[in-house]
Amino acid sequence: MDLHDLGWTSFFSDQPACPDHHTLGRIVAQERHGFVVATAAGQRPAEPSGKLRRLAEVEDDAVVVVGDWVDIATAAGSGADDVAHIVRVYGRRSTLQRKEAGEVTRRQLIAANVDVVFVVCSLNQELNIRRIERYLTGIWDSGARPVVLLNKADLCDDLPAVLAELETVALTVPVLAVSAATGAGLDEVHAQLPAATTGVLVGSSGVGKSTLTNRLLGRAVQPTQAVRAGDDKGRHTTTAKRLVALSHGGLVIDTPGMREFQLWSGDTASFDDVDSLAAQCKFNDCGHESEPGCAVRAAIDDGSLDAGRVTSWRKLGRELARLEARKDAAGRAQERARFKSQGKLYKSIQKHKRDRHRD
Ligand SMILES: Nc1nc2c(ncn2[C@@H]2O[C@H](COP(=O)(O)OP(=O)(O)OP(=O)(O)O)[C@@H](O)[C@H]2O)c(=O)[nH]1
Ligand SMILES: [Mg+2]
Ligand SMILES: [Zn+2]
Repeated sequence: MDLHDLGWTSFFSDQPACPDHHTLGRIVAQERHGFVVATAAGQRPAEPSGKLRRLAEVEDDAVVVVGDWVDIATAAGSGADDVAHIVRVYGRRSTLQRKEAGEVTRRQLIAANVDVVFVVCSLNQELNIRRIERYLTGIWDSGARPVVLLNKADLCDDLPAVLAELETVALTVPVLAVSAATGAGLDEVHAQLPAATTGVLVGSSGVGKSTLTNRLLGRAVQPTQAVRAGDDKGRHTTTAKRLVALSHGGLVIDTPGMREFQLWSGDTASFDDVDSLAAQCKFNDCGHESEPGCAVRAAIDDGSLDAGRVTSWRKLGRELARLEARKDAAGRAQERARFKSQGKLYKSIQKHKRDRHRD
């Protein structure tokens, strides 16, 4: 496959070139125990080299994720089925990430070099507006643009009501109602993905990400599974991330369902409405509680702003601030680890030199 069709652009070719004895490719599958790289000569299994893996312990940029452009080194005489070593990760145009679940302050990459992030929801269930706000806040900071995909439109009897509710949080973000089952609305999804641009589908298990992938592609490459009868919950069917090339030229990444999307970083562009009201408050440090001249309270009182949205705005803002503080602490620890590993390297070089002198 031509690498330009896979999304190779001057953004990447302006970076130091791939040396002759390496091969350039894009990560098109990420499984629990390995990757698949697509190169000009075809696809092959790959894994990070030992050196890249060690680097990844101290440098987030060296962690490999689906969508990455990489250089692979292939041992002389190795065949296309042998596992190639990934030796380098190109600088990313966009990075979709979240915080690892639990108390740890660690970043988890979801996908790299994507243009559009589709937040997929199911119209079969009550929409979780607060979760959508959370996704949008994270995505606005990724370098990619968000689109909300409301799937299973065939199961919804009052679409206008749902769209009206969503409008209050989506703001300028496109909202598309589609059905992966009937194919309705999929032209609009295709329109979001011109040739050589990459989209990624994210969302809870069972909302239909893999069914959508198969529909967009026109054939079943990703396994799908019915949701649980009792509560419509998904069964976490997809376990690997996979990038597929659509016939009209766009690229799409299917991902495993996420239980939660904890923010690693965020941009309150997702709360432009509240932000611009807050800027009109009489006092710069307005807490939007009972201060005189509070534009936020006034909007809640006259019904033009939902109080739940203000709570969410506060909550996510606090979460991001707390995260920054924790990242500072974690960053210092990582800095120390890097220093220590550099120290070890220095010592081993010195030892090597001494040993050589002795010979
Ligand atoms: N009625 C209807 N069912 C759908 C639609 N899209 C998907 N489904 C069904 O929803 C179920 C779950 O779909 P999947 O594609 O496996 O969901 P997923 O989001 O990939 O789930 P995970 O891989 O677990 O994250 C399957 O039974 C699909 O047939 C749709 O538009 N309408
Ligand atoms: Mg799936
Ligand atoms: Zn105020």
